[in-house]
Amino acid sequence: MNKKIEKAINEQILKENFSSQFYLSMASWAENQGLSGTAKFLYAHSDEERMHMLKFVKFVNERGGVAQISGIEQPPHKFKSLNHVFESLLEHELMVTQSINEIVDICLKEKDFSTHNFLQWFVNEQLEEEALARNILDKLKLIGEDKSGLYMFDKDIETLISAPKTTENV
Ligand code: OFO
Repeated sequence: MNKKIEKAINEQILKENFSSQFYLSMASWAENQGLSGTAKFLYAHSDEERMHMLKFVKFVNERGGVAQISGIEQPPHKFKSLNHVFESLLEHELMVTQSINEIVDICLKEKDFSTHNFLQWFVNEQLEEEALARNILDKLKLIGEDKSGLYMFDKDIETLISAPKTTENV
């Protein structure tokens, strides 16, 4: 496997692992605030990030590279509000998108078209995840300080959980 691409994907594995722990930390915060629907959504989102990480791990190993699992720093665990949670999530996803785009760019420069092809799934996934985070933030803006609106939001957000994925289909 091309060493530059192997290195870039190994760095991405670390980022996906961090995303998973970051959203797990958000889920735990939401659970402690009594926001059980939001917690469920964020636990599922954390699982999804783990699947992203596994997708990269398997890809590197199948291509003759060596996937590396490195330690990650502790994710933030204090949030000022639900808005703060989803603003942090969107900001984090924008960073991940940038990172995926940089790997796509390396693939083009290295003429590795099969990895480029593999990455298109992530390019689309990032579009979906950014749109979802923006949609949630728009809803939260509409709700403002309205407690009954927040109650409904916490019920409704469960409907946004995507179908569970398992390691078998990564
Ligand atoms: Fe939420 O992003 Fe992974 O790839």
